[in-house]
Amino acid sequence: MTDVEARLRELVIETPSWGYGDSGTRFGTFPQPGRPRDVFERIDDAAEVHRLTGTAGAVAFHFPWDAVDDYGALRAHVEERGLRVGAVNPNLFQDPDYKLGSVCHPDAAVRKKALEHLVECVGIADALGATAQSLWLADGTNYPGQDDLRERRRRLDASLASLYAELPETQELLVEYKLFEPAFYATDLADWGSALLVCQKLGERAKVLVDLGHHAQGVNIEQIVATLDAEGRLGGFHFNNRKYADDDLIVGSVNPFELFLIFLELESDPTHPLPRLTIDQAHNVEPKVEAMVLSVVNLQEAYAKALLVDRDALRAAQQAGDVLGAHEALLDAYRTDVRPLCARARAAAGAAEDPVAEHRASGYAERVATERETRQEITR
Ligand code: RM4
Ligand code: MN
Ligand code: MN
Repeated sequence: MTDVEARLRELVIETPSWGYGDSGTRFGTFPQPGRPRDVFERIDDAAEVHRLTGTAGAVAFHFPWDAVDDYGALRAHVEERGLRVGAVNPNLFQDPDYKLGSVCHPDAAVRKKALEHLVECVGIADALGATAQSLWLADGTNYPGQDDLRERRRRLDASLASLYAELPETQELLVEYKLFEPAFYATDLADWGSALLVCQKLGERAKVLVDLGHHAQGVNIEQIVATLDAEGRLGGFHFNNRKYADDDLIVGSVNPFELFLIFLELESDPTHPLPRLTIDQAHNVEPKVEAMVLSVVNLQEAYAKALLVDRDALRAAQQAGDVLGAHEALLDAYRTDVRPLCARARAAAGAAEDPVAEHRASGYAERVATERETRQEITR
């Protein structure tokens, strides 16, 4: 086994429970046959992705979407399926009370309610054995003057300080930022700098989470990754891809070179282990399990290419001021066909050589479409 194959075998991608359920756009939702009826079936789909890829061994949860009465039973189901629990994601964007925000809301009673949900999720994470709470806020304003920007910032800092005080040593707080949407004038955590400032005030277990769909057009995400990693504040990723906005398309489908460059940065400091790598996608017209399988395969290939970069040649060219020699060192690796290597690594791990083909041949989609036909309860 080559070094690259060994490293590929260690790669762990978290797939999102919410990526298996119904999703749509504001224009409509197209329910798919066989869509899971509850969180247990979402886990079953995640297990199928892991069986095929060998790399998707954890599932991230979203609450209250994944709420159950017995978290011991949920954890047991995850473990029975050969998976482990990934990050726990609270939800502060759907309740009507959050119309003007959650932890930044002008009304202290709403902020209190939001904080209570965050603390509840700390408890859920504990019960599930999760080691991170991953926070995304929809907070922001739509019109200039709608609320006091500095006041909102103070409310944010105070609320998150209260949350952080409740966080056990075993958990990290991941802080995600997003340029716009649903707020259209000012998002309270709009960029990596705002998120980093919050984290630096909170403490060392607060780290920034980068979602690939949450930047302005043309932003150099790999440079953000390099900066956060150098500061020891890169907590993790939400992988997806976009053309225009927060499109949540299959990772690597639109801009695979960017994905390769991100992995290159993740590999640049050998003393830093990989951060939490989560997929955050919404598959609206494509079959969801197959889309997730393809996403994991794309991540494996981008990672393998980054591992193939001749670091010595790259450094020598950089030192010599050989502009195109250095660039060529990247292209050499990027242009390598890593599909056979990834197939070998998967087969060695007991997964599929060709996960998409095997998924199609397995009849899984048809089987769950029949089994899940009786639709008593849809939780999302
Ligand atoms: C947001 C963001 C969050 C995700 C929600 C559903 O755009 O990416 O991570 O939890 O969508
Ligand atoms: Mn996200
Ligand atoms: Mn998003």
